[in-house]
Amino acid sequence: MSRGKVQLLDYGAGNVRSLRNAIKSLNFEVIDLQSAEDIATADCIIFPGVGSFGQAMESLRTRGWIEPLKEYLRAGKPFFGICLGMQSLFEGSEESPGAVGLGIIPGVVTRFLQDSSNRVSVPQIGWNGITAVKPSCCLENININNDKVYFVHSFCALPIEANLDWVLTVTDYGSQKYISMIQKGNVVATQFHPEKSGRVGLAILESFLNKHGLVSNKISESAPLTMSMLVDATPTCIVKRVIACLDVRSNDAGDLIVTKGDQYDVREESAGGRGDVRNLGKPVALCKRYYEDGADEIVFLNITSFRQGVIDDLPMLQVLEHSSENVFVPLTVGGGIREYVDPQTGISHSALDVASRYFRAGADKVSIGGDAVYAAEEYLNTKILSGTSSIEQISKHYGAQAVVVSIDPKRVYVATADNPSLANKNVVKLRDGEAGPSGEEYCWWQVTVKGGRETRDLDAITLAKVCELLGAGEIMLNCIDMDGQGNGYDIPLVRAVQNAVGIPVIASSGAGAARHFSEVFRETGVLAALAAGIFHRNEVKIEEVKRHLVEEGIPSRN
Ligand code: 1PR
Repeated sequence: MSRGKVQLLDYGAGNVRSLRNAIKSLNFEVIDLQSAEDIATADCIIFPGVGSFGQAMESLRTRGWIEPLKEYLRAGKPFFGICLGMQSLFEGSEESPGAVGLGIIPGVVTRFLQDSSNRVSVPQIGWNGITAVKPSCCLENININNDKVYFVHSFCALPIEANLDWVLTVTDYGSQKYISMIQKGNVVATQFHPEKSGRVGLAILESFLNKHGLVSNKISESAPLTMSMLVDATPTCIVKRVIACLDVRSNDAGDLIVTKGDQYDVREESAGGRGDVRNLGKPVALCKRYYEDGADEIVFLNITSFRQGVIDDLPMLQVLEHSSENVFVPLTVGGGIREYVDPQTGISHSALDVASRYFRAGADKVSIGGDAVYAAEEYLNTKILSGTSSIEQISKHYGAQAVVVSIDPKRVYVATADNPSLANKNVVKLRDGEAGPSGEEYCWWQVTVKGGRETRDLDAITLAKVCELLGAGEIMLNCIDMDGQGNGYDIPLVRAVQNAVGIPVIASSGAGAARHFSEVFRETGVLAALAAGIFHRNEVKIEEVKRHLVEEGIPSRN
């Protein structure tokens, strides 16, 4: 039974399916705002800004929604802004110079500092804490000292004298303390995504939805906040993410299953030759299980997609749609994100169209494999950013944080780093005690396409750097040699790539035990590590990994 109605301000820029699902899961009904008049008569607006600051403001302007929205906010009517929906309340943003914000809150949103004083990856992608500086009904049902919420953003609003009366919580990223939640009476907004923050995010949303209109502005009862009180606020830190990955494909009977390869070979061994595709479960059920087990994020890779286009791949879209109904952590989908011509109709679909289909189905990020390699090769040949690659198009439209590049490299061992034939390769010395089959102490990582079937004349470190330049927001770094082996991550590779780029890197391939997670976090500085086989085969539980991280003093979400 519906507990009430909320009006969603969705200007169609991206995926708000998860938010709709989150609100529905709390038994509230979602109504879409259609016109300026709807805003004037609304009684509870939720504004999940999507895209860039400039795009969001432009969309509001062309619809004639800016003035009605300002009036609604000035009247202090119930409002919940999310991410860009919070940033738009400020006067402007460095993201889109010249674009004017709603100006309800003083201050201009700035890019995260990324220099020697603040050595962090940007975007900030992951789970961080929030420190409350005053009481709020929205925070009543969470454990504010311990709980984490999910952030994904490159720009942040900083507290200044003029906006202190709005600040509800602050969060630290590196050396910067920024505003993570605001509240004045019934006007509330979060920089984080409650709809992606599991139980904690749902509790915050539910408290707002239950209490809106009833807020007696407790804020005025508390002592006014000062900048020095903010400096003393308990610092938070971004925690390490544990990601579960589901390689999905059709088996020989045509059913979509989760499989897992051994160095990318997904068929069972069989006496008479190639056996069946290894079947480790159903994608939607496994996704739900990992969410309940505490996965910080879930990745689906459609691993047969290089053979076909995904625009018609309804089963995979349905997997996303069904998973996002009750899984409230970020979902990434990869496989087949590229331009595609339908062989039946001859109709061409851009990579952006393909990605959009996935975002509408519930994905938060798309992961690009082969197409990223081709785009990087083209850039290295021409040194021109054409704007036409899938990375550039999707990043421009949805933001860098929505674009992950999945790299599938293989080790190439070499005896020395100074061979002239390796001049354009990033060669790395292996760790003590590690060597190639002929005792080689060095190696470079050759990138592959088509699920590891084809190698290219490009190394993984160069690929990562070029993809960052093209606009990727995150790197998912596999290693075919380590995949499914259970011997731990490829530490030299992960360290070299993380040191080469300013965007976050997800370590992938090779996890065989909980200690491999602490090892890769300690030795490489990455914020996220992904595993597949050990979780699917129930050899190690996600909770066990989290427990181990706590024992090792590594911050994680529990
Ligand atoms: O090129 O954009 O269509 O994307 C295809 C995607 O499918 C790429 O991201 C590629 O990594 C993936 N892929 C293609 N073939 C396979 C295969 O296994 N035959 N899977 C494949 C890659 C890597 C991870 C794996 C980790 C952890 N799988 O997904 O889960 O290595 O495994 P582990 O913990 O068990 O060691 P495009």
